[in-house]
Amino acid sequence: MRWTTTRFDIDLSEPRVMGIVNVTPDSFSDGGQHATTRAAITHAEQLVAEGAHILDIGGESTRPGSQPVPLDEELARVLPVLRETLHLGVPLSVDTNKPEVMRAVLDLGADIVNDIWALRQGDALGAVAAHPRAGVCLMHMHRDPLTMQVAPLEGDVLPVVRGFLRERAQALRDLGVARERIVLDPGNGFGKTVPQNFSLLARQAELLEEGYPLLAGWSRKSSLGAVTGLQNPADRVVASVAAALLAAERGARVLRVHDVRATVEALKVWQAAR
Ligand code: HH2
Repeated sequence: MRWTTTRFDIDLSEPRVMGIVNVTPDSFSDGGQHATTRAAITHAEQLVAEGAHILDIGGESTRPGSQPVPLDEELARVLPVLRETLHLGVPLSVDTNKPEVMRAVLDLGADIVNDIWALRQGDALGAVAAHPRAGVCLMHMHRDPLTMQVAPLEGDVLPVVRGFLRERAQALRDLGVARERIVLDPGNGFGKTVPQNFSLLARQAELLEEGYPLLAGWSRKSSLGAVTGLQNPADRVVASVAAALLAAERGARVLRVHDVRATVEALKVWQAAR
């Protein structure tokens, strides 16, 4: 199993760790954009040193209740970090839902587009399909980041998620995108209840029947807070590693994580036991 991307054919016969690089300044009072850019590049270098196989660079927070970032601002955050990390020797994914950002980062050489909207904004499908090789991750989200937790999905979520992901992947295939370029993600936390998120993990094998590799995003998520009682996301490292391992055991092949070192160590134990 391989993931075709712009510069790399990623071998997914083993789980790969995707390290999260956020370029999302919360404060404008402390040196501004330049400091943020430098910090993100340093963080990216650190994650590669810790063993990240892929980096996921994001310029817009998608936490529940978060506000959209204007196009110019997102480009100003993401492009300098992308430019300075292209030489690191690992595939670079950009977490965005804007077709304009997709085109700009693919022009610059990004390897993967990771979209929590599964290419439903504007001409995002066309932006990815126009590229001959870029990889793409299509994620399921119910509603949007502002409202998804106000009215989560109801009932048995798996068939809904599965049908949605199948339809989005087919829309890309219909535009000539090769199957090997596509990875699917059930979208843990995006408009689902805590039991629904765990149910999707428990029944992950059914999603694999669609024939695409799966990405799992459990890192520091609130479902882990709900079952451990840990309020602070940064305290959820052990819980995150446990969830990542369970996802890997159930067939996920890309693990999107903040805590790369801990996840890589745990995966070594998992691999040794296989
Ligand atoms: N989760 C977040 C962002 N992007 N992409 C995929 N494919 N899957 C996910 O589960 C996923 C994602 C969460 O975003 P945010 O709240 O911005 O936090 P962070 O990026 O720090 O994890």
